[in-house]
Amino acid sequence: MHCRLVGAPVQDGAGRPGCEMGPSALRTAGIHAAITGLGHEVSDMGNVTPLAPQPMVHGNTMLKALPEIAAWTAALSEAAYAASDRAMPVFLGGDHSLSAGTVAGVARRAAEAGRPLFLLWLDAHPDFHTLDTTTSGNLHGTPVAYAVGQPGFEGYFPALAARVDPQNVCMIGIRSVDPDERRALSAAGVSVHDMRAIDEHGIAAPLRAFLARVEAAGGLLHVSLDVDFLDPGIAPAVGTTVPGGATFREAHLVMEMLHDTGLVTSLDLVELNPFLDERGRTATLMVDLVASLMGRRVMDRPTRSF
Ligand code: DIR
Ligand code: MN
Ligand code: MN
Ligand code: MN
Repeated sequence: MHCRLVGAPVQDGAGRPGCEMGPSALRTAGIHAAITGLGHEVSDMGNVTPLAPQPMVHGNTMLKALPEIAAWTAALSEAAYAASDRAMPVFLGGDHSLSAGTVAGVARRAAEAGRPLFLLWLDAHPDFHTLDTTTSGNLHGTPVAYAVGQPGFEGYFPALAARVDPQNVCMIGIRSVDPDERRALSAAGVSVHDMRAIDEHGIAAPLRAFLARVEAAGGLLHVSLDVDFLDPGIAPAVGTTVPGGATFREAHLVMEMLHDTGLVTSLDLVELNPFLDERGRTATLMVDLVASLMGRRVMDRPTRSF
């Protein structure tokens, strides 16, 4: 498998600066060697640069950096479309607004291949606000709504070449949802597995069911991993920590199961804020999780585990 690293040093979508250092921290933590060490070919494409922001007027006065994030989305959508040609792109974030572009780009790739795109969202938050409903104004809270074609992005973010069916979106780790998001998620039919569900059923059960659906549909699978999916005790380098996140082993199990299925076709690593890290431990953990996704294992297993 050929893997392409694509840096996306976006930080204007988050409430505090620092995510622009994310791609550098992931490279410093050894992401290239971690993947090549598992026998894969890796090309580092360098960092994407945004288009020039265009002036924009919007009725939601809370919105922050709308022209900048719209410009990033256009550039990242093109970069994701190009990087997903016969390779697996790994996008090095950058705040989560970058996924508006990466998911749009791989959705276009999937549509051209005549295959449905599935989206696994590993996050404390559903990021399902529209430009109209966000109250923080931080656009990292909006990429899923954009990718599935919720209304209100037209004329601001680039037009979607292909949207993701909201019923093909699975969210795991969720524990901070705003009221407008909760209503919209239910209406759209997104599968949301909150931390209470993980506590009750374990993390493998909902993932196994989702992966079976992806396989049965012959789908492509984009995985978007937000640092705040992880418990802040093991991953402090994120601006929006929420207690009660995934444990070290839950996170690795998700990655190991994803590897066993061979279904993942693209990956985002987002919200790493190295300014908030402790001696690089969060960046190192993110790289170790990528290694589990790419095939690092303790012992060989006789059969697929999903
Ligand atoms: C909150 C927090 N829902 C907001 N969102 C995110 O600002 O819209 N934090 N994505 O990481
Ligand atoms: Mn997020
Ligand atoms: Mn989050
Ligand atoms: Mn977010």
